Amino acid sequence: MLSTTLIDKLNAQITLEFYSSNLYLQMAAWCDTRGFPGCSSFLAQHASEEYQHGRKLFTYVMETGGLARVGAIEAPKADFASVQDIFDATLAHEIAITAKINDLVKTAMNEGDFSTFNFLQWYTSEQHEEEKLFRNIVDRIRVIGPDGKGLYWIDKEIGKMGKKDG
Ligand code: OFO
Repeated sequence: MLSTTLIDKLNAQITLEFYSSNLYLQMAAWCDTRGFPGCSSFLAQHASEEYQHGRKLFTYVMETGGLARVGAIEAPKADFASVQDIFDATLAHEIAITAKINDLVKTAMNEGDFSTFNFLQWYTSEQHEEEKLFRNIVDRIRVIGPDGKGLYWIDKEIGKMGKKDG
């Protein structure tokens, strides 16, 4: 049985994962309207992954006897300055999510809830992979620069990454 503290924190994380999904979907829409189909499809695919992260937590809370709850989900930002702005924001977002997961892991550990501690290890590795993925994209954009040709190439590369890494 989960403690009330853990139920509350896991439910907050569910809401945050769904927010992440909406944020990436919104970013996908921006990329689509600006002529970056590769980035758009990568981000839309990532939005589906975030939804699954939320669902996995939701199922865990239900299976462990808690009341899984989706909280109010804030509307994500819809306007961005550039593709670089988008991916800088994704990396910053993933770093913030890692901090939330770390806090959850710490709580489970402090409470001696080893089942939840064990369950959360999947999220710990996932965050490592996601930070690596977005850092890699941010680095590539920096190297290529903001000119039209470079962005055309970056869009193609990111489109391929979505297929491979997603
Ligand atoms: Fe992008 O991460 Fe979920 O957890």
